[in-house]
Amino acid sequence: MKRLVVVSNRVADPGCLASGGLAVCILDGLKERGGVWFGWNGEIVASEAEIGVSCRRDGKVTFVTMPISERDYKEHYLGFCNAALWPVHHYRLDLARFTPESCEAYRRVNSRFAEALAPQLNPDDLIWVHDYHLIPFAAELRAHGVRNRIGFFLHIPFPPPDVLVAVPEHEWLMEAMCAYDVVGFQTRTDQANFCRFLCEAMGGEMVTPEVVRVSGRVLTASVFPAGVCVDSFSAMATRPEAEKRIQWLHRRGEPRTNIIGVDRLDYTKGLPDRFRSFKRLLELYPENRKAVTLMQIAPPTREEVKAYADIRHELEALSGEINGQFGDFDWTPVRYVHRSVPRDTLAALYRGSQIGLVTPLRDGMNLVAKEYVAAQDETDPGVLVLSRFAGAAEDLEEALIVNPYDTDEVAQAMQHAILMPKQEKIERHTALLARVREHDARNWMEGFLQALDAPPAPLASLLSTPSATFDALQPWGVPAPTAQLSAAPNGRATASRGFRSAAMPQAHSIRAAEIISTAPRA
Ligand code: ADQ
Repeated sequence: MKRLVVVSNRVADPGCLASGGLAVCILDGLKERGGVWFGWNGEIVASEAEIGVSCRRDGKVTFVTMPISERDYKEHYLGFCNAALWPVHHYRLDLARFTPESCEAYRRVNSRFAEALAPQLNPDDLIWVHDYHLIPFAAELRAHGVRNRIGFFLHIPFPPPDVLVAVPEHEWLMEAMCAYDVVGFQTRTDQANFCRFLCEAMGGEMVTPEVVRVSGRVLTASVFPAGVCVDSFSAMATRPEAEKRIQWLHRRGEPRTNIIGVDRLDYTKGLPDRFRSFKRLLELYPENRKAVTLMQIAPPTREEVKAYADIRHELEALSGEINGQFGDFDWTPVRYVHRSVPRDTLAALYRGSQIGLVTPLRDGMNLVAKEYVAAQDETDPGVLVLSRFAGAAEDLEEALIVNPYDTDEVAQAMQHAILMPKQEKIERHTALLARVREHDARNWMEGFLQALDAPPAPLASLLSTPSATFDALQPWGVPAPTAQLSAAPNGRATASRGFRSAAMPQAHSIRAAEIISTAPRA
């Protein structure tokens, strides 16, 4: 079995992993086949001179990590990653902030990471890169002569071309994305948006519904819906301690119905609209007063970015307003918990809640929806109310699917869930659980790695165009792409036209040569 090298912005610390998360699943896979996990260790150092690579071995897994500088944390992580790419990918152009410095920092960090990893690679390692922090990582590795199969999984949505082009450096980014062999998305919508960009803006051509020929390369763009570890989550939800917590939720005098929301405090999760919908529930159906509580668990995240501080203030004001207007000495309508909660507690809270309220305005997948389903008592399950804009809605059809912007519709869905007969709840939950199992964390990982590991399909016919054949015949000593990447001033569009035709010559040649060598003989 080939060694797996996982690359992600943050490397999970095995000591701190809460069981059940996607990171645990990746780590389990790494432990099983042996491998490397490479990325940022979460430390911030004062200057670039202090950046060094550390290696730590734990069983069959080697953790290779490095810190980033204060400047890179600000410009790369908070700047380009979280104030530019994150909002754009969630269709929030109004919140996106672009600066040439932040894009340059993004390129610099990817380049430095690639420089650190390249010497540690074996020729047949499978390299699996995660998420939007690392889009140009493969292009940077290719610049160091890395010819391995490299895959990329995007955990967040991929926006339509019209939205993506708001990023001043979008051409550079998309060209860089084409240096991967496999690009994985959460949903069919994301995959279609990506392929549309390649075909409409970059002259790409769909060879099959999942194989694109673009910029002289051939890459696979497929859907791999992320999932949860169903058994470990449901096991956590049924432990005796979990049972005690559930009983506490329903102790005498407590409301009959508990609605739970669990989200990082992020503007994409639709929390203010959710609170307003809950308020509408109390207004439209007053019989729910003193009978229903919304418990919202929302740990802080990225608080240095202004949009995140704003959302926190808005939510505090809203919960205060609802509690002030409707609450009583024996009933608090909104319980708002602004911190992280251990995963076994979370599992118990899911199981003890009659409604799981998952209403992001846009979300790659949303694992909370799946965790909620996995934690339910199959003989008396709760109801999942799910935003149509969560990737999970593409699959979880038996949830009550809502438009999170329409507060009355969400209130009506909550009321529907409150009144739903037990038999209907069981039928919906049985169907949902089957889907959550079908796309669990293990299948997600195995599916992606299979696509990455698979030898290129017989692609001889793909090389029939003169340009591709020409690429294949180019000598290998073409100018290193790094020079062109760096030369593109801040990666801006004016420069990226030229960059587009010249940035990846080495990658083109490598792939074309590989294709020729593996193509079946006529
Ligand atoms: P996130 O945006 O972080 O992930 P999500 O998929 O909901 O969103 O995962 C959040 C995880 O954090 C869940 O496992 C949840 O249990 C946990 N969590 C949330 N609040 C918590 C709290 N207070 N205490 C403890 N744990 C908490 C990104 C994308 C998603 C995509 C995932 C995985 O934005 O769309 O589903 O990656 O690909």
